[in-house]
Amino acid sequence: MSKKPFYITTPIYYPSGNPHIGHCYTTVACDSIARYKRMQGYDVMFLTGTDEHGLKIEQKAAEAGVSPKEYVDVIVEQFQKLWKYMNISYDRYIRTTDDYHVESVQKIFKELYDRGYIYKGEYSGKYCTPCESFWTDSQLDENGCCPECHRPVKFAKEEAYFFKMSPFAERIEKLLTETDYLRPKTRAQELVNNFIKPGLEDLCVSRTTFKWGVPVTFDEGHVVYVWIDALSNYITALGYLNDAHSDFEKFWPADVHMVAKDIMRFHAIIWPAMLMALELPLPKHLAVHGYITMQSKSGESVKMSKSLGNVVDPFILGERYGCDSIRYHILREMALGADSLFSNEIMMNRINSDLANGFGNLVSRTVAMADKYFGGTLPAEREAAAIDDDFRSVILGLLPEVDKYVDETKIKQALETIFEGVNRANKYIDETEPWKLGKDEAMKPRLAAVLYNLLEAIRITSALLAPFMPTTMPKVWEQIGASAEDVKYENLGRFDVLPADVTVHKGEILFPRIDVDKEIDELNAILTKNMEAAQAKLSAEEKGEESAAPIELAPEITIDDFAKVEIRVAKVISCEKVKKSDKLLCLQLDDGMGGRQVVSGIAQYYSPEDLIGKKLQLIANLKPVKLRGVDSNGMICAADTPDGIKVIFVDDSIPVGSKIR
Ligand code: ME8
Repeated sequence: MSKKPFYITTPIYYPSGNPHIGHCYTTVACDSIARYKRMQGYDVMFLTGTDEHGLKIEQKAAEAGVSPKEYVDVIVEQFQKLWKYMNISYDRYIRTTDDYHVESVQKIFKELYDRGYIYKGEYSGKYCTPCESFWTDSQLDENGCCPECHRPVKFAKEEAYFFKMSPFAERIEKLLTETDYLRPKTRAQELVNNFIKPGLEDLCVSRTTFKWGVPVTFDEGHVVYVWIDALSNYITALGYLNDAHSDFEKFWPADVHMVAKDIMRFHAIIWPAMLMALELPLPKHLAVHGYITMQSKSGESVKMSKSLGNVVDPFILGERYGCDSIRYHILREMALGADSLFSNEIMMNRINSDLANGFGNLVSRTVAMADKYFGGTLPAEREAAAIDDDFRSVILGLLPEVDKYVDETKIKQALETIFEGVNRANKYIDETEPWKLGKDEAMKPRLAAVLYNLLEAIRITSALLAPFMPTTMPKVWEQIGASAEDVKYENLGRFDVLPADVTVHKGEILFPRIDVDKEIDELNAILTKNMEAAQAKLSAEEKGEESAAPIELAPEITIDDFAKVEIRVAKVISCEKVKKSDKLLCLQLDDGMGGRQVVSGIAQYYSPEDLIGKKLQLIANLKPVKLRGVDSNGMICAADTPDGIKVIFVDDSIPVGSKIR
């Protein structure tokens, strides 16, 4: 009988910076589900990849002095290295720069155009360059900035192609509210209210302002804008409209697309609309998770993101605690749909409580007792007791529960369920007190039964944990003497699978206990240093953007020319805003010459209180002028910076009236 197909995808990530723990969540979650489904006997296609086009990449490459492809190649290698390190079992890795993808996207674009869903128009609106997104006024944040990255947006206008969304509004609303496409479904109403009810806006799907993208075949100068290029990956990777692959019939529609809430709208509305326009079946589920957040200096939880520079490097954590501990921690903390705060302390405590004390201890105690009391091989003669029935039924109840949670993409609950089994097994040890049984020769058959039941519980729980922690569990099987056959899915719903005379092998400690007090400062210091370096790099990059234009000097002057300018130290005695002006402040200065009034255009950057009592540099022999009807006798020196105008203050020890040369 041929196996049932199962297709699961992560988003394709932007290779605009190295991957971080936030990226790991989606990828590890999908990997766990993919592995679980393989264990259940499905023919799995697990797709991940990178979304390599766009203005941001083009700009970053130019800054780095390399071609966009050279730029992304380096970062893609980092992603792939991390996925290998985290033991990610993807079946296919798509790069949107792959020729077959480019070819398919061009065909998809043309197909949508031929069907009348794409038309040419003009786009004008507020544009966020870092996010490559146009936003409507109502979508901007409270400061009129980009709702995603909160940086300033600018007005932009260009000829562009648009994708007609309105024909699909009704079907999409039904998809979101009447089917279980969206998980968690509680988010459906928010999408309907924010995007569908106000009228679905047509989507801008081409750009002329940058080149690094898939060219539109029938209109030179236009490149396909990110979402048609990016979302199509889920079908081009299967061979839709290309010959590179031939699995489209088998795997489409996808069983699960998993994404974080930042790109929910694109996957919940635009992607179904594109598929409807192409008359293709819709994916079965879109699982939307929250963010891994970090605590900011002011105590708020903010998204971990490379554009904020607050990222935790998974390699550093993996090297210290092992990749399975990191996988477990991030999966166990995040409930589908909610955010989860990342903190070193929470991570260490979780690893200690569940993995070192809970599961690791169960395995080591059981194996050690089998070794101590029976030289490693259990005797076939065993004596059951009533208490065993309850224990066995708890362990046997795990499989259907975990199956259900995995099918619902509720990984946290799946892990909680398995750990109920682990905790029950540790409790069974306390109840049966095998160390007492071991002292009495007559109780050896009872002791053998207890240890056998424990080994069986470990066999079942470890096999259920293997999709989530694939590196460690084979070591457990080695220790408890389980064969590959013993841990197959079909053997997880029953007891008495291990041979009656099973032999255990004492092995390494699976999850060493972390000394939190000792480790916490060290790890905080390492990660903080790493994060500060990331932030410094970011701000250097941003400043680089600002000063990218070459500085043009005014024509040369002589020292005599300069000597004509009288710069003197003055102190601000009082200051107030000039009426009916947003920009001007009126300052009364002690200039060592009887005082004077100066008007300065710095009201947007300084309030009067910021200036009163401060000493600054005054151009003292400037011809007086009237500004907004107010006399100004001179000018104060200030610098133009990327963050606005900054007054050049003078050290308080320099007397008022001193000449500056
Ligand atoms: O949006 N917590 O790529 P991207 C949880 N190329 N998940 C996080 C996260 C965090 N702090 N930070 C990132 C794009 N992610 C597009 C997608 S798909 C057709 C195109 C994960 O590199 C999460 O899965 O910005 C999120 O949806 C994804 O990275 C966005 O990655």
